[in-house]
Amino acid sequence: MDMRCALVTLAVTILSLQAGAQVRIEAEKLEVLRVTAGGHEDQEMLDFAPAGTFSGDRIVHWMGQENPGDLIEFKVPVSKPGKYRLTLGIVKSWDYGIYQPMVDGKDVGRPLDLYSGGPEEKSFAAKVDIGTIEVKREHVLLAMRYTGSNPESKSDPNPGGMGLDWVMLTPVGGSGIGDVGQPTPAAGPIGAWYEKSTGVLLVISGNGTWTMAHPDRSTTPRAGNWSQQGGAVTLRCHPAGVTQLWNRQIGSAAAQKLVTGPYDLSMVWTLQMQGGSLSGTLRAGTPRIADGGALAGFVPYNDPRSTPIKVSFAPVPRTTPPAELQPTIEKLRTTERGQVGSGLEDWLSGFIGDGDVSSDERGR
Ligand SMILES: [Ca+2]
Repeated sequence: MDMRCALVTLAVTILSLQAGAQVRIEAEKLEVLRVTAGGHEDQEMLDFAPAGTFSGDRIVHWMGQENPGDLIEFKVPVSKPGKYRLTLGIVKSWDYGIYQPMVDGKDVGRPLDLYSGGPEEKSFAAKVDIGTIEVKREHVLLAMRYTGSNPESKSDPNPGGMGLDWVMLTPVGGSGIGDVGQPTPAAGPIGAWYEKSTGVLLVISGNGTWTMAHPDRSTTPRAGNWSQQGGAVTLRCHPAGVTQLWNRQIGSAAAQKLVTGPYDLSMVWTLQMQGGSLSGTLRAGTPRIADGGALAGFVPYNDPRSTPIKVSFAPVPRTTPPAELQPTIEKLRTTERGQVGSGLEDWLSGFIGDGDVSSDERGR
């Protein structure tokens, strides 16, 4: 073990002595265990972005991958096995490729398009929630697997490259939301809540994920990951799941920019559990749309200019669906069945009962 690696291990050990502390490591300081093609470097980023854009102003940069399937694998030290939420500080650039994150050899989350859609010679930082992972040892193997490149990505100077800024592991509370009185199976729904004013349905699952459905037919379901510390529950939405931003006023060119651009599309609900209800605020990255559907600007969710929205979810009664939820349930049953993710599907099957679901649908 070299000195740098020893220092990283020491820092992680100290952090982990505090219960519930996050582990956050600079990616450029991680030990690289495997790289199947090309070479990697600890790269200073001041030529590509203003100071402070990237943590430590440095990233790990991998170039020279040749074929889909090529990967780079890092060893991420963790002192205690358990469940953690994995968050990556990724780098988006004019010449980067599309990468599938992997943990201990298995795909986690969705492929990440690191092409920025921005100007050449500029790089952008973005934070991506990958999902909840099970750490079984005192480290995890984190790999980034090349899957191809966005057709817009430039081949000069390093086609399909990859950059990673930092890696964060946040312990997922062992008690979990199930502590409020709901049974907690290993994976399926452990609770359902709804917003009386909007008819939005929220289903939280024991595997660390949540799904949300809206009665409005132009709004597609969303999904993400949750964590809990005491009575505070945080829901985060993967950028790829923030489809609600793309309303009908947003032109397709602007929507494309939102997907591939250097924008933080995160939505974060910060909620407090009070007597079985969840109340708090929603902050979302918000596009500003000009006449004609062009993208005029973007306010990230964590920008002081972004306006928090008050939200309040009441528990859904186990027996009879409340009237406010009927349009949402009807929409789920008729137009979105099979497309809304396992949390909503499982909840819907259990809620509606045998009379309303065909045997074919139950067998999905
Ligand atoms: Ca860094």
